[in-house]
Formats: sequence, structure tokens, C-alpha cells
Amino acid sequence: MNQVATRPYADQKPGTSGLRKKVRVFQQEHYAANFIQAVFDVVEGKAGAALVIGGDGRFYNREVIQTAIRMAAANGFARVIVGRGGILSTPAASHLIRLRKALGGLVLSASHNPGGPDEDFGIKYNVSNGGPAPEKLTDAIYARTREIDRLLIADAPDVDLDRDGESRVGDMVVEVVDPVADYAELMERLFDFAAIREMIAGGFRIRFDAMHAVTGPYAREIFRRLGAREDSVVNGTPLPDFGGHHPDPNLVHAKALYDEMMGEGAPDFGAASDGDGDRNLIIGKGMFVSPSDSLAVLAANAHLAPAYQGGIAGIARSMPTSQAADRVAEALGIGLYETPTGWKFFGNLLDAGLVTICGEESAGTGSNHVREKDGVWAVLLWLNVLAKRRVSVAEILRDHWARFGRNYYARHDYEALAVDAANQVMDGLRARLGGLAGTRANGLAVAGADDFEYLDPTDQSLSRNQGLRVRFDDGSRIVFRLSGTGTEGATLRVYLERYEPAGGDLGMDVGTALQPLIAAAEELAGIARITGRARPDVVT
Ligand code: G16
Repeated sequence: MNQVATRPYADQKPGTSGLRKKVRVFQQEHYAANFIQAVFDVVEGKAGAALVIGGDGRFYNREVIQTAIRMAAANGFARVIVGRGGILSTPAASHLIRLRKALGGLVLSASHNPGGPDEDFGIKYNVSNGGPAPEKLTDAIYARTREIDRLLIADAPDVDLDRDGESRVGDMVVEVVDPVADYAELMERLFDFAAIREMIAGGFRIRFDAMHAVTGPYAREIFRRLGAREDSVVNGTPLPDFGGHHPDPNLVHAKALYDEMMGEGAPDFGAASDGDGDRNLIIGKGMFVSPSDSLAVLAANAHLAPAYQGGIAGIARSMPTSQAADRVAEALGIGLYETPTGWKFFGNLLDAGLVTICGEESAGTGSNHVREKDGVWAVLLWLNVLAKRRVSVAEILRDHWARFGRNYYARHDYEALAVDAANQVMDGLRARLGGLAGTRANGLAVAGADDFEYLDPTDQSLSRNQGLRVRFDDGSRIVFRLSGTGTEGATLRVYLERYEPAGGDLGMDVGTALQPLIAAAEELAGIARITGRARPDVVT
């Protein structure tokens, strides 16, 4: 074992989901190693324990995996379990941690951010329940990165990541495993594969866009088991630069899929997933499903899948996610939990059995089967529901709105803003929040406004400053927050939501329905005035 001197970097504060930076930043001397050592220095119980390592296959993945393996050996782990080729989707890593009772896992990904030498890389630590490290731990890791002065790293050659089986680095066993097998088996247990197979055999057509990211091998294997045509999966080979695209399953970056689904002769069901396989985009023939609606629909129909046939215990959603799921929870007579943005906040609720299904507006849905959001899981639950109900995606959505009403919803992103300008927008609005109730914005009456904070009901931890909320007296909402996942300047997110009750106008164009709120947001926050940006970069 070698002890190597190092010097701290000041910028290793984990964001919404781990440490994300440009590859060039990670390529600085010991940059990745410092962060990994900080993780190992603060987690307890390494001696004799197993560690899962995998990533989304992006540029620099293999190099960091080799470093992480050598460091795990020097830091006392007994076993490292690594996906073949260095590949593990985020949900598959979460499952493997749980299945193999590992102490935790390193997931190397910058999720939906682009990959390549000039793009993004990331490292995330997940704990023994399979979920992202809670804030308490990420704060401790950050504190450790500020003072780190040595690395523990074994002197050993690279491990062959492309052959399944066991080898050793010092006393530690390195086990290279099939990244798909355990995960696919879990999916077969959760869902009614026979019903889906029958639907597909009857001519039901699927298009799944893996965006040249990690879900390709997962989707190919699972759809093969379901008897789907080979062309059901497109862009199915993971590439280090995702083919030059953003592996972000939204209407901008998955436009080709969207266009196909809206066109003549569209397949029955379209879906996409992101870089590391935890996000999902669902599009029916001629009908886009917003992530917030998808959460509500899946929660309302989950009992149709074997895993959830006894009913769900509760639903959790991040605060900016639309309140569509709240109405489902109310109808089912179950709890609804509103958490800050970040999957890590769902872990405690899932562990305590308070909720079964969770979701976020940022294209994430998942359940208690793992402790991450899960793109392929969401696709399979949709397929299971469709196979049982035998109606189209569009009909399912219209039915849902007719029963619960419709939450018109959109998120406007202003990307790569100057940090000062973004802070000026937020600080200016924050300073006025207290006086907003009773005033009007673009003619809409403000019912209340606050800076969201969350008290975790299981461990009483408090998270402050989680987004500025402005509520209107007709139930509409605008939320303003700064993203915690960007790697360039600041990204301002504006979340717009308007509720139309059942019996109301449920078929409006979303942009038209939200127009009054968009104008109100500008009046409240002065985004164009302060940042000089007349319109958002991305609308999802
Ligand atoms: C991550 C988190 C999600 C969060 C999303 C957006 O997703 O895991 O919980 O909703 O970022 O966060 P922000 O609004 O702070 O950018 P992923 O898929 O990027 O890991």
C-alpha cells in the first residue's frame, strides 16, 4: 500500500447528485482520487466490507474505476464488485448494493450531462440502502476534501474490466459481474412479463431510445425477454461521448423520438432514458406524458403490477413536481410527502415504509425496489399498465384528467447564467417574499409565498433554502430555484403549474394554459431585466 501526498481542492462540494465537473477539472492531478479518498475517510465499516463500482460508460469512466479499485484495496475493503466494462446503470448499482449487502457504491456519472473530453464527469457515493448519500454525509465528505493531505492507493496493475470473474488487488477481491443479469431478474419479479409479452405478440410496437447511454444493454436484454422486435431499441450502444448528444430524455434532446411518436405510423409506445439510466421520458402515440403526470398515473395504476398489487403505502414527490400526485394520494387515502429536489431525500421515507412510489418533475420515477429513480422500471410499469388496461397511453391520460383534473405544467430553464445575475434574481425575490401575499402579479392574486424548507419526518434533519414558492389563490404555483447539477455558471429553473379541475378545459395547449403564469413569473422575478435573457433555453 502506498501513501501519496496530495493537496486539497476547494471546489469539491457535491451538488444535487454528487460531484459533477468538466472532465478537464477531473483530470487535474489527484482530483478524482482526492474526492474518493474523502469518501473513504468519512465512511465507517470498510474493513471486510464490499463496495460496488460502476458508471455510465462516459469518457474517463475506465480510468477513474481503475483508480477507485486501487484505492478501495488500500482503504481496507475486502471486495469490490464492478460491472463488466465499468458499466452499471444507477438503478442497477443501487440494486447490486442492496443485493450484495455492500457498504456502499461509487457511481461514476454526470447523468444527463454530455460526455467527452470537453464535457462532464461525475462521482456519486451511495450508501448501504442503495441510495444517494444523505446531506449529512455529503457535507462531511466536502469538509474532508477541504483538508485532505494524503491518498491511500495500492500499487497494482489495472484490472481487466472486460472479463467476468474474480481477481485480486492485494488482499482485496475484485469481482467483475454482468451489469444486466441481476437487474433484469428483479424486473421480471416486479412486473407481469407474460401480460406484456402477450400484448407485444399482438402487434404492440415500442420505440426505446437509449441515447447511446447506459440503458442500451439493459433494454435490449429485457425487451428480448419480452419478445419485442429488435428495432424496439435505438441508439442502444453506450458510447463515451453519447454520440455527441446530450443524453437527456426531454423534448429538446430526444426530439427525434418525439417527432416519430407524433408522426404518421408512430409506434404505440415511445420512451427514452438518460446517461446513467435513472430518468425516463414517456410518449404515447401522439401524446407526450409530462413526468409529473407520469408519476400520478403510475401511482394510480401501480396495483396492476404484481409487485404493487397489495396497494402502495404512500407517494413522495419533490416540491417543484406538480401536485397531480397529491390528488391520487388523496383518492387512495395514503400519505403524500413533499421533499426537496434530489432523490436522496426519498431514501428515509422508503426505508421507513412510509412511501412506495416517488417521482420528480426532472423525469425521475421509482419505487421501493431500489433507492434510486429508475428509467427502465418506469417504462416497464407503463407497459404493465397498458398490457392490463388495453387502452392507449393517450386514453389513460385523458381518463386520469377526467377523474382527477389536470395540472398543466412546464419547467423553464435559463442555463449557464452568470452566477451573480442568477443570485440577483433569487435574492431579490427572496427579499420580497414576505410581502407578496395579498398582492397581484400579472393580475393573479398571490395567496402566499415562502422559501421551502423540509423537516425529514424520520430523522428530523432540516434542509433549508430549497426553492422559492409563490402560490396563487386559484391553486396555481410558480417555483424558482437554482439547479444543483449544472457545471457551467448557474442554471435558473422556473416551474409553472396551473390546476384545471375535472369538468374544466382539459385539452388546452400547455404553453397557452400557462401564459398568464409565465408573465407573472417575469413580473415577480425580473429574469429578462436582470439576466438579459428574453426566453428560457429549455422548456420541458
Ligand atoms: C439529479 C437528482 C434529481 C434532481 C435532478 C435535477 O438527477 O438525482 O433528484 O431532480 O438532478 O436537479 P437540479 O434541479 O438541482 O438540477 P440526475 O438524473 O441528474 O442524477
